[in-house]
Amino acid sequence: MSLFDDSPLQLPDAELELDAQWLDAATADSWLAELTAQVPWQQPQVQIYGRQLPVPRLLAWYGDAEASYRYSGLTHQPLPWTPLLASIRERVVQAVGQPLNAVLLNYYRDGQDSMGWHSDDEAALGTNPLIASLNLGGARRFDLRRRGQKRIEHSLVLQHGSLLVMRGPTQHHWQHQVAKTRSACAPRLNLTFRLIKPSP
Ligand SMILES: O=C(O)CCC(=O)C(=O)O
Ligand SMILES: [Mn+2]
Repeated sequence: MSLFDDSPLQLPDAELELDAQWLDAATADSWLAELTAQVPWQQPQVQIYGRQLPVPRLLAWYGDAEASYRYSGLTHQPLPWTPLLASIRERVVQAVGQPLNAVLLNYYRDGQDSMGWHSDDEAALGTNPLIASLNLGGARRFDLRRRGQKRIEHSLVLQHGSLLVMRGPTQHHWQHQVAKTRSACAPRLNLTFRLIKPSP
């Protein structure tokens, strides 16, 4: 396993870029405080091995009206952009140079909150989707493994104010996770901006 700092990250069949200091600390602090307070967090139940269990983190989904999102067999309508989320989106769109119409917010309350192995490969994202992931709050490890394999090949530390961009074939060949950790860690807010294609 290797720890990278700044981009670009040389992984085969992937395009990953990490800007560890994308945001200045004062802006990152104020976005974290404002979003944590203003977002109506939810903890939906999902079916895991035939049991209904709450997801191990808090979620919220914002976006343009057509950017509905399927999660665990249900279609969720996005919440309308708040002024702050709309201005964050604008900055992210400028940074990546392509439109983005939705954002999934994940709030990891402590080291016991996590996200399991997955690729962001829902049909509504199209082929070779760009995912722009903004990190606020406690630093967490972000692991990558090749699809169909168990071994973690690379890990990044996503710290306060960093922006990770995944594009090209990354989601077709790689999975990612944010594992639970026993180390003490401050609450963390991750925002993954996406472009959802309207369903026909
Ligand atoms: O919290 C993270 O860094 C990962 C979030 C993620 O993978 C997702 O929202 O699909
Ligand atoms: Mn993901």
